[in-house]
Amino acid sequence: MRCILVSVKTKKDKNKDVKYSLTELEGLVEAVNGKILGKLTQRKDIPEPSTFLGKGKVQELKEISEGIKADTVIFDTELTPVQISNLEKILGIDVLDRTDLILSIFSKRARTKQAKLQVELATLEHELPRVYGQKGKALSRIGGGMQTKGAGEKIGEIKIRTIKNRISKIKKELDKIKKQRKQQRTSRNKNPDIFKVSLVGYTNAGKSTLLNRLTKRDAFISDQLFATLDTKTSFINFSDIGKKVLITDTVGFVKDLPKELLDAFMATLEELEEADLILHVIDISDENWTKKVEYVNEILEKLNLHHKPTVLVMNKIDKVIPSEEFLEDSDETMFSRDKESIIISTQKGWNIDKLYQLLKKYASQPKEQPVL
Ligand SMILES: Nc1nc2c(ncn2[C@@H]2O[C@H](COP(=O)(O)OP(=O)(O)OP(=O)(O)O)[C@@H](O)[C@H]2O)c(=O)[nH]1
Ligand SMILES: [Mg+2]
Repeated sequence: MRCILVSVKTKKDKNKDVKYSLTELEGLVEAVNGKILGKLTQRKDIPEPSTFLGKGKVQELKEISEGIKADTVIFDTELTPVQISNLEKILGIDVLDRTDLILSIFSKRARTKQAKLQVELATLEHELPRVYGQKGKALSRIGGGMQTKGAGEKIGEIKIRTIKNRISKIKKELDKIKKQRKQQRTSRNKNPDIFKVSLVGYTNAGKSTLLNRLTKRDAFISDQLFATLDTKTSFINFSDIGKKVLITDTVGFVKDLPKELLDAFMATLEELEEADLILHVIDISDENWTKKVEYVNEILEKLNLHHKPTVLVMNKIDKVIPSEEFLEDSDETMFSRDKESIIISTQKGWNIDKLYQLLKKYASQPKEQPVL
């Protein structure tokens, strides 16, 4: 994929940081091994209903894309089906929006049956309104569909019905898997010697690396966005206190995750409800880490998990300080007033022992009784 990235700032998103948005889009493109050839930005208070960009800008985009032989244009926002189709006609190359891109990364990564079904569900739900859009187009082509039904409309109807059937079938299958997982969890919950920890955080923060480091196990790690889509679980045995700490990895968060995907992945995140402790993993070397923390907190709030005991795990400190000795001067309380924090380097193993001790401390405390 040879791409041009486009970022538009409209009146609606006054506070949008275009540079940050483009950097994130670059990360997403890299995650599908795309090559970025150019970037285009525009300030436009009200997007053009037909093409999102203004006429002049579309022409400019066409000239650039022809000049550098791009085959895909990717927008950092959501486009309507009509805008996508008009732009594709004018530019003569593929046009994707952010949701399309994220969906394609997720479908590449999904491995378990549950993850695959969740991604398929999200993709179909994203597609559905576009089929309606196509139907609209077909109708207008045959003169408003005043007389007999046009072929375009029939194809549209069949497609919609097929998608809807598939959606309801997937939902049933997912419900079944959800029930099975719940049963497994209930049997685990009955064991008072098990302490459950969940790793959450922005994509690429180092959650899977940390899970491996703590449990010496091989979860899939990659310097790509959304490396993990399947929740993995592993144990640490603290035999001296008679406790097993069960650690679960989760799917990484990303800002403005398409609603379809968030809904589809809520089921995996539901398991967080049963966590006794949340480790919020943060890439401290990322210049945008505070924004990312805020976003993860928003999601935790949406899931009603913000009152759970949470430790902020400031990871990748090796990219910020030259050696472990500098950790001694660090003041971990500066990151949050109400949450405990710890600075670590998963890769170098810095402060990992301290993290073990912290886990042990939490695991030995009596569990909070659930409110009935
Ligand atoms: N320098 C450095 N790199 C790290 C550290 N921890 C993890 N990484 C790297 O960061 C990248 C992302 O790590 P992952 O463990 O896959 O991140 P994740 O949070 O599981 O990401 P998703 O599954 O996409 O949500 C990998 O290239 C890791 O090797 C660290 O302490 N220091
Ligand atoms: Mg991961």
